[in-house]
Amino acid sequence: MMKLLLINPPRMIYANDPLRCGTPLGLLSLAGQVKRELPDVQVSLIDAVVEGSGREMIKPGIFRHGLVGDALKARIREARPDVVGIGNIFTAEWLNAAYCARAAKEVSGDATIVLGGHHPSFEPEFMLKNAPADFVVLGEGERPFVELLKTLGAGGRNGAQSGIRGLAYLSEGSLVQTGMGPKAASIDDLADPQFDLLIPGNYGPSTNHSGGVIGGPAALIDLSVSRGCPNACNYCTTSSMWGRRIRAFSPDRIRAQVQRISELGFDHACIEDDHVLLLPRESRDALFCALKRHSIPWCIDAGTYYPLLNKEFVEEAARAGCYKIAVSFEHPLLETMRGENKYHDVASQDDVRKKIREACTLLKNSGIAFYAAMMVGFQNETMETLKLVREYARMIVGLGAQFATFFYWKPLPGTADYARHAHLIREEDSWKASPEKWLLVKPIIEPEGMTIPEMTGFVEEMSLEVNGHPNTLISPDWK
Ligand code: B12
Ligand code: SF4
Repeated sequence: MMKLLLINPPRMIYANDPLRCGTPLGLLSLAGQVKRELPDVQVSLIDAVVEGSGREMIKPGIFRHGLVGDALKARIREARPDVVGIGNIFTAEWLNAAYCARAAKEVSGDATIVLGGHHPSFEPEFMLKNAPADFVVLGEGERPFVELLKTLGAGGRNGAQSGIRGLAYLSEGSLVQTGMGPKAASIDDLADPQFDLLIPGNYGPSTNHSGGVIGGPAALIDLSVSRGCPNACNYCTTSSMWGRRIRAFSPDRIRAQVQRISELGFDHACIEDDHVLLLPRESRDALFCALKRHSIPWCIDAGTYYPLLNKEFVEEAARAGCYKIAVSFEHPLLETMRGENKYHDVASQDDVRKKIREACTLLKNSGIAFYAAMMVGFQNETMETLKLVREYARMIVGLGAQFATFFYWKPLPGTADYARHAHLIREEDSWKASPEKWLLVKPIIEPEGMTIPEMTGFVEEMSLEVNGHPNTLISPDWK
């Protein structure tokens, strides 16, 4: 019987930051698909972010946190895997994915090592040359991964897999790629994530990324019931990874998934769909109703495109138990956002102001707490544009937001911005040399009109003034 071990690598963390762990939904989905199509394969999971609390220093003040070192190796050895699948959705975590691959190679030398996720999907050659991995799965992983396991199970290893779409590997030192993985026409064609691989007690409020969780939950889980985004913003990998069509689970599938997480003991959920506001009506209703029926309080953490927020949505969400929404107000200068291929449906700068006011007022009146995710540091940033950010941040907090976080724009591999601006990144700031800088609260590229110290100085002052605390990813009420 083939043994498959899936690993969510330990996390990069700055000394004083909280852990901010999430749920490895991609690995759970792969596990579910393998269970459905290859029931003889024995699947296990190491979520190294939460299964240990070791810390190894990567650089002064920066640590690899979780199950690390000999403890990680012991767990891998114990699993006796034939195949090790390692998730790497964040560019900032490539070093930790490579670390897991090295650990697996050391203690399970015969195992085939496979990487997948957003980062290796767009940087397969670098990853294959900097981690002892045999394959990278490109894009949506379920189909190519199952095909690869079938081929490996049949004894194929060198070249026999070349007919599989969605793979990258090295052949005599040269990269071979077979295109992005084929996307399921409907995600209902895919199996449910195998939630029962999680140990709910590992996902308590003290480590979760949600922050300020109400009601003393026992275990928190991320949920995502759709894939894809029609927008294709220049700084985002979502559309190139998942496609521009939103594919959502059907109501029955959503109800079954919520029931399953409830049965397992998860009593809090964080919705991570890129576009909750664009979910098909029936999927959205099913999600809201199921969460309410199972008395699961929930928040929305990923994508809330505020121009689409409306009274009906907000009131329904509040009635269904939504208590907090992260709203991406991004950069308030319309010209900047248009340059990123976004906000084409917002007519003017006055309209930006009007829609932001409306969104804040709706949320405030509904009783749903909200905070603002704002973006700074685009190439055209100047003192004047930063003053505009400050004016809007003051307005948003004045209208009831808990706080505003200021993310620095950075061109992630796989985005249009990367193709356009990667040459501006200094070698020492690159994700290859300094992956920890790619966690969005550090700037990478100097704007044309100001220096990095001028920009960070302004942002820090702005955060102190608007929030009363330095600029971090976290709210003051973080537990
Ligand atoms: C939930 C989420 C989070 C959660 C954490 C989730 C977690 N698992 O730990 C939180 C809120 C903490 C978070 C934080 C950040 N996030 Co985030 N997040 C997401 C989000 C919205 C959903 C991820 C998800 O669950 N997807 C659903 C599952 C099914 O997909 P998946 O995990 O990608 O897996 C599939 C494939 O990738 C592949 N695959 C994945 N692993 C493997 C492994 C193998 C072996 C194989 C074969 C295939 C495979 O197959 C899977 C099934 O098809 C994505 C956007 C998106 N829609 O994908 C952004 C995203 C992953 N985040 C992103 C970023 C930038 C960040 C931050 C850096 C931002 C910040 N604020 O600092 C931080 C970094 C966190 C860190 N390292 O510490 C980027 C990453 C891009 C990049 N190259 O880095 C994304 C893609 C958003 C975007 N479009 O730009 N995030
Ligand atoms: S930033 Fe949001 S709206 Fe833009 S492409 Fe990504 S998911 Fe879509």
